[in-house]
Amino acid sequence: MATGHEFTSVGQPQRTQKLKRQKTNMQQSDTTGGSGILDAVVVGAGFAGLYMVKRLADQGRTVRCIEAASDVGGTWYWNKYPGAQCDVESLEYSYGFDNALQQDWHWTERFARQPEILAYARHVADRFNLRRHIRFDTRVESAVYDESSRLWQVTLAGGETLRTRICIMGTGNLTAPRVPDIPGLDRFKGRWYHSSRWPNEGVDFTGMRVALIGTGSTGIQITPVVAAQAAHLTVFQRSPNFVVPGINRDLDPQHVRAYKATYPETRLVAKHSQYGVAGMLPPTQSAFDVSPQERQARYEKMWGFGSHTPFLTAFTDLLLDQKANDTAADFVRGKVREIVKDPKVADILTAFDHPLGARRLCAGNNYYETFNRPNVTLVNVKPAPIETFTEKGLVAGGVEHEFDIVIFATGFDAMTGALREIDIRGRGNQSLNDKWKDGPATYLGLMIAGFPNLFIITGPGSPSVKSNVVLSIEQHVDWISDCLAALDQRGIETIEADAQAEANWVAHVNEVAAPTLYVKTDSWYTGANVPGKPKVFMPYVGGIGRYRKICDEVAADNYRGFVLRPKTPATA
Ligand code: NA7
Repeated sequence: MATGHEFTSVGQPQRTQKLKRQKTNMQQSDTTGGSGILDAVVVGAGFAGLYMVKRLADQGRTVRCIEAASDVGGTWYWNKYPGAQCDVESLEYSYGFDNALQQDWHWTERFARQPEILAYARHVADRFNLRRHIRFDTRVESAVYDESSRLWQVTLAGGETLRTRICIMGTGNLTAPRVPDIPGLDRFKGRWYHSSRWPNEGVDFTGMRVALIGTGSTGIQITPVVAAQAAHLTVFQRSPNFVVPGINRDLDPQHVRAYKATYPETRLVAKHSQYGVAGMLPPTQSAFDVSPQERQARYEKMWGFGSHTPFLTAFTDLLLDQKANDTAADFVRGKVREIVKDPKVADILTAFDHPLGARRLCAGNNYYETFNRPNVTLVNVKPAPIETFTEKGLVAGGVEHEFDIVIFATGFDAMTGALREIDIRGRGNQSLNDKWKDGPATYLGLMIAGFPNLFIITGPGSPSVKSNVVLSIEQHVDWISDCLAALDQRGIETIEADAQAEANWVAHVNEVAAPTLYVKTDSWYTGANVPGKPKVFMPYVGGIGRYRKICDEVAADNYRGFVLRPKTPATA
């Protein structure tokens, strides 16, 4: 797996600045009863890994969690770039498994910023005493299934191998950063950073000439913050994204009290909703069921409400019908033209090449307004791509631009990247990378045929990135924990997806996605942002309520579609 080293020009402060609190980091004695065999290894200590470790430990299992970073938090550990913030409301983007936790934790803003979310993850780790199970600063290099012992052998950087019955990947969907293959970066004498490998001590942009490459959610969050500090910011845009206002504010204590009074009920609504968000009623009307004036008024209301989910749920058909989608896209175009003073800049910002929401709809804080600042320049690299880096900067369209700092907000090898970087081998030494060479195939996004007792939390084929991911994580962790308890009770040693059930699920995932505009659009959801990656739409978009029901029915029906193998005399 790529280390942070490869994603900054200035070393890796994260690795040397270990927090004192991490001294408690996994000094475990052998708790395996002398056998050296663990019940479970969990890879990753983000939101998925933390809750998984808690459930496994509560079940009395021996568990080790292996984490590449120096602390818990996953995505929210790594993505500490300026302006990093969640676009799901903090009262919803948080664990619901423990009512005392959700009552005690105090969110300060409607949309939490990265430091607060990271503090929350640390609080959860400490509150439930989870750090004792976690080994930080350690990468998993391979996970190999040994058929004779029915154990996974998980090899860590440095050579140590753990033996475990269960292996659970909580490796996240936006974990493996991507720096585009533009020649000459090694010649560049300034500093450069990838947004998700940001130095702990931050970067001072005062007086600096800064280049920002990429205008996805990350670039859109970085732009106003860096523009306010730098001498000059040049944004290199290849494809414009639709940006709706984030509209953040301090949370009103009275609102929080009222919200918390019915927290469990609200979580239940979220669990059965489309995206895992309780705050918005599902739409009931097509964009063409209402008059143009009414349509405009609804978009206006959603624009003022803030963030992407409300905007996307203005009408039933925004992600299904291009013409309906055009009405929303035209509304945003009009807004950009109102906000951005220079019509040529507005033209570049609105040269949309995809339907609104078919790529991640972004929530910004004064994004479009920032292009009215005299110290900000927008360069359209669609017609004239970045050709090369030079000692002083970069060349695009035959013009050299000089910079002190370059920021890559160029995204991730999403959904499969972190798994692809671990050498995972199942029965018959089959490599997962080989199995997935034409795109990922899973049963329910949870398990893979040929890979017994290997679970993925929010894997491809599950709602994952098309949902409030904390809620989806909890659903998967609960399902896995309940599954393990049920198997133990019945003397089952291994569970594995049946190949036919997996093929049927992949077909269902495709069938559900087929009528949507997602599949007609190149995006990181389809792997199109990574050269050579197979183009397959990866998340399940049938709705998280529907998905949960399917998972529960499968479990209730004696784990339909899974092959269950009892203990043998040799392994009992
Ligand atoms: P994204 O959404 O994948 O955005 C990456 C951006 O980088 C996007 O604008 C790309 O343009 C741009 N890019 C990539 N390579 C190049 C080159 N060579 N030249 C110019 N521009 C380039 O990543 P984010 O980190 O913003 O967001 C990922 C998710 O994290 C987000 O959706 C949230 O869910 C959280 P392109 O569109 O490919 O033309």
